[in-house]
Amino acid sequence: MSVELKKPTLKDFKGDTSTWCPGCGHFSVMAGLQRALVNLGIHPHEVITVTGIGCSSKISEYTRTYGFHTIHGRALPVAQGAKMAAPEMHVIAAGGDGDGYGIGAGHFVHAVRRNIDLTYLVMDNSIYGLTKGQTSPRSQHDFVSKTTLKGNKEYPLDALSIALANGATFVAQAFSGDVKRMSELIEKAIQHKGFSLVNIFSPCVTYNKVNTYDYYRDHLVTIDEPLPTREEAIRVLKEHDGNVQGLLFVEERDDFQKQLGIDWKMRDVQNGPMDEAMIRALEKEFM
Ligand SMILES: Cc1ncc(C[n+]2csc(CCOP(=O)(O)OP(=O)(O)O)c2C)c(N)n1
Ligand code: SF4
Ligand SMILES: [Mg+2]
Repeated sequence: MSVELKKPTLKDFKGDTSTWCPGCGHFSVMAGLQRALVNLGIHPHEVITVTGIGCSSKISEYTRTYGFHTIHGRALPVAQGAKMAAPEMHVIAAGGDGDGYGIGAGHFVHAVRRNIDLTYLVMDNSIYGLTKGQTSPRSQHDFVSKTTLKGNKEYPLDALSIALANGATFVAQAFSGDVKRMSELIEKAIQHKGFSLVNIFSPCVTYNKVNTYDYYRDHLVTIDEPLPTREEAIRVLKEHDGNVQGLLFVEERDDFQKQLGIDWKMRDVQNGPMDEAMIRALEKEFM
């Protein structure tokens, strides 16, 4: 007998009580994600949220889905493994700019080029929030913090161009001050078959007094249609110093699992008896 599930609501996704500072941009990212899931009719038990470490990474505790709060910079390896094990689940990887583009940068590039079907939300406040305000890989040149007292002498990492240059099939950027647009972009990202990146400007109201809500309202340029080529998307990013919001580039390409031609789940390989066909498929791919 099949049971008809009622439509999911925002209430279904309410998890633990948050300890974020009042006004933190991460609240809006969580609202945007939950709204996107509800709009798509996805239930909490159909989602795995995997995060690293940081204020942003607490989203896996505050959103009621299956969750894995991993270690610093390791959300993507775990999220990719989860998708391989359970391809029927929607996998959301999430975390901060420090987590994803600092300690996790190596994993980021490889996840981009591997194109496993999951959505990566980076809550970019251009600072390390959880550890109380150090300069991050996304902090602006000359940004002053307790770790760069005379101003940051490095230039911010351009994550979207890195993703575009390495074959990303879905690259978008959003802003916590525009939840409607952000939520629509997250919806599209979840629907995209392959690795989808949404970098979200999500102000840290406590430690970053430069990249504020007003800063993004003054600087952000909106892209209404995806750019026709990845080269053009990189050019537009450079032209506006990265300050664009919208879906920059999308490409339909078979994801990793489709290319491998595997229709079994890693989970079955571990837990159940392996049949002849499965053994042959494994031999073909990995030996
Ligand atoms: C291996 C390791 N190194 C350093 C830390 C300390 N640490 C915890 S969170 C964090 C940075 C968090 O910044 P970000 O990912 O941008 O998230 P935010 O707090 O800004 O949302 C650091 C350096 C750690 N937990 N583990
Ligand atoms: S320290 Fe910054 S990033 Fe962390 S919860 Fe507070 S406002 Fe948000
Ligand atoms: Mg940060």
